[in-house]
Amino acid sequence: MRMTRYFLPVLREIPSEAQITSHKLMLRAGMIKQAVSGIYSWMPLGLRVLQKIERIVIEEQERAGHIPLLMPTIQPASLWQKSGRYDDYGEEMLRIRDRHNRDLLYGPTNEELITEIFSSHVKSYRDLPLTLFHIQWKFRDEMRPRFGVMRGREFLMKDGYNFDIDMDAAIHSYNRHMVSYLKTYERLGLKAIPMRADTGPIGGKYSHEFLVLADTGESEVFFDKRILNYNFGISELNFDDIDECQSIVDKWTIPYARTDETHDQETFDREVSQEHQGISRAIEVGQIFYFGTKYSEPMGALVTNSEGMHVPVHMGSHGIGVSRLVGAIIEAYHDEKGIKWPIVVAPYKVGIINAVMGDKESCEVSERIYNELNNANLEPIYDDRDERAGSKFNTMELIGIPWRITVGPRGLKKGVVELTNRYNGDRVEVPTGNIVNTMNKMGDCILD
Ligand code: 5CA
Repeated sequence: MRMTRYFLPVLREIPSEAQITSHKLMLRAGMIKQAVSGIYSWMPLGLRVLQKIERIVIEEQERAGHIPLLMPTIQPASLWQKSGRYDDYGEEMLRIRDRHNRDLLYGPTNEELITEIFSSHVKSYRDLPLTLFHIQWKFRDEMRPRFGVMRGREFLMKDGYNFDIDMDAAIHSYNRHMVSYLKTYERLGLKAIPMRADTGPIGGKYSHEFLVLADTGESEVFFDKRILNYNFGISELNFDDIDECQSIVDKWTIPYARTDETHDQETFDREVSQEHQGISRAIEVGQIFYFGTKYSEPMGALVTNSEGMHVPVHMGSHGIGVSRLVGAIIEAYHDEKGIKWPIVVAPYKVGIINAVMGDKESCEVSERIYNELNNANLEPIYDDRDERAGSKFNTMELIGIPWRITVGPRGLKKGVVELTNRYNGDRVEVPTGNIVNTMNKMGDCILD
């Protein structure tokens, strides 16, 4: 992308309405624009990051054997009346009436809709297990939308739903989700800790939230600090292996880790010695639930079991806050100059700065490097604007591009350009003919 052709509405001033770093940086970097409280347009740079996160989430869901589909944002109220949640959900639900006086709603979550889809088509235990997921916009009329995309009213969620013949099978689905989530967050460069959680309006027996420690987080969490040394680090995994998934879940869930809703000081003191007790703020980036037959029973989602009896399926639902993750990643990866994207979600991987626009050779070499990087799929963004070099550096640092190539007459005399790492500031000189090779060698390191 050439900056002269792009739409990158960066702000010079720190927006006064933003309280936390990620919100400030997303506005300053021209990633989002508020339409009305808690509802945002995603500007081109923000959209690229959002889509990179989506891609990783989808890859990991598919790797775990989960099947993508797409449900609508608008749902009929009648389905929610069947499950009994239409009245329970209260003011958070945006209720709509169409021209035929039919009651509709903008989905805050999709348990009812997916249960109806399932029950219309699946009738036998032979078609189980099944897990369906989508990434779709949700609306919750939050009392206090705040912190930008962290607590929006309209937000993007990956929500998945498992259907199993009995509780044991559904627990394996729960475990499979936990494992796939651990892997997803790790790929995104985040340390997300599963913590025992309340089930809230989704309901059910078991639930874990995934929390990323951050001073600006909305949740208060209590945990055994030793869990911070855990790394997922598994590349090959058989998601159908019940014991393998269970042992990963045990490893991550046996140490004490709870949100304030489920925290119990007595148990905390008994299980964790003072020196290992951790208390922190944290951002909830996902939650998984097992709720048995809570929806399948009232909604008639029955299948025949191996004995020919009609039984309600066991279900769970599993959510990742995709738009919230953009904010959570920025909270974890920034400095006083701006964002420092992990390369896997960076909107562009390499920023090219032509330091002296009036210099013919600098222009030619910048153009050539830009074309080479584009052809090699290294996603360059080229600052070809007629601006001071200092201002170009500031923009590139603000928007968090992991690598920067600076092209200028001084280096070109020696046949080199300067390659700078946004993460640690390291600089090296690279011969102008060797850029693609060098960048390829840097690989997809996560920059930690
Ligand atoms: N049906 C279940 C799982 S599919 C469900 O709705 N779970 S949830 O309520 O926990 O939401 C899943 C994730 O969406 C949360 O962990 C959080 O990361 C994200 N999320 C929830 N509310 C908001 C919000 N107002 N703004 C941004 N993200 C949100």
